[in-house]
Amino acid sequence: KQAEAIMSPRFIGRRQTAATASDTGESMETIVFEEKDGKAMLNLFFTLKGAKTLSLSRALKTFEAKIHHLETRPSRKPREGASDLEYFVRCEVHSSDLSTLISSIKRVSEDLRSTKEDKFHLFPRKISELDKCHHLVNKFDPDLDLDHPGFSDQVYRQHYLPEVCAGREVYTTLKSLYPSHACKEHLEAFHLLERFSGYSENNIPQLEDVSCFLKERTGFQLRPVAGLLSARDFLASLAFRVFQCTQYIRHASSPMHSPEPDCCHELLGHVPMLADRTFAQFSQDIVLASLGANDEEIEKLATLYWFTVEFGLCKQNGVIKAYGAGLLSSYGELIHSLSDEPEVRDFDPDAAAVQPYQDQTYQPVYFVSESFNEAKDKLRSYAARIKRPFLVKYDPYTHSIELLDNP
Ligand code: HBI
Ligand code: NLE
Ligand code: FE
Repeated sequence: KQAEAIMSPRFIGRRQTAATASDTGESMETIVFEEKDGKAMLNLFFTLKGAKTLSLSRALKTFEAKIHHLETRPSRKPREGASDLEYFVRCEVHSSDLSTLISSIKRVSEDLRSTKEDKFHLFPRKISELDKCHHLVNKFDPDLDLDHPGFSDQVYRQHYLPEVCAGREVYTTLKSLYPSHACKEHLEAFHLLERFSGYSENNIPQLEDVSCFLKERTGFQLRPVAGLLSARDFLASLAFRVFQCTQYIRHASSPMHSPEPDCCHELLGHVPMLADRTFAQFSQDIVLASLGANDEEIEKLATLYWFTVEFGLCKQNGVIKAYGAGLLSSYGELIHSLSDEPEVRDFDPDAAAVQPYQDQTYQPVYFVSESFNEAKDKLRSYAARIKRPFLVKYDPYTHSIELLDNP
């Protein structure tokens, strides 16, 4: 099972039935890319919000870690009227998963204390090691999230026909908006995809056809993935110009916006943009900057990714257009982003890297760049200021990452 050998499943289907806590245990293997020592041990203490059974299963889903020990005990500081339990979890985690784990647990807990024992920064060095970057985050769960469009909809998991119809609506509505709302690079690639790669309102194209198209344009290739990946695994693949694509399609009840990535998002939002050389370079640059950086820097780079690759705006001939994939795949947000409602600021990587964002509904703030080249230059100078023990260089001939001493 090599990353280079791309499988060719159909881009169709429903969202995977949500994994249960024990299911996720299956994929909780600790990734060690180089040595057996590549792990951090973490001690966590927290109390949970809300109804206990539900929130414990939700909390456990956030663990992208090998749990060595789990213990509950009566809280030493019970809240009024509540019989709180305190949870103690000792787990083994890849060091660059730490920030994802901590922020996921913060979302379900009242309070969180943690102590960390070791610290390593490992990442894949060869394209084939992407096979180990498969940590899914169960962030949007139709079984548990009352606001998920698939909540209590059994049909959602049995038939995909309604979703394919939703796909058609997404496609035709977005296509009618692109000429006025999308940047010219997106329009150009979208046109080519319709001509040569099977894009049409009546067809969901084959992953491999789309991958071949991208490979010829910018060397990017597509790889199937079962759901939302951890930021670390997702970003790591971009270093090798591999883009991980979800296979399922959004729920039919909300075609205008999906909180999580689906194949509409990948195919209509990301793929056309990855066909542009400057943009492809920009996407890879963000990620190369993250390799070897500490957790805090990775968090900032993931946020920068959010405000550019996902939700970026840019000026073209004096008019603001969308280039972010999250805008180009959501007609609700595409219209919102170019209306008078949101705040629009000039792109500044230092500001964008720490701007709080939200992933449930439309963004209140966007950043606008003068051009992709300007965005790329600003990002490079931002990345050059990150303190790292070594620099990395991508070797496109061998699809591998070389480490260079940081002078
Ligand atoms: N996982 N499958 C998948 N697709 C994405 O677009 C994606 C992801 N995980 C994280 C992510 N995007 C980003 O928003 C950042 O957290 C890097
Ligand atoms: N909100 C986007 C959409 O509806 O297509 C998906 C965003 C994924 C980060
Ligand atoms: Fe995306």
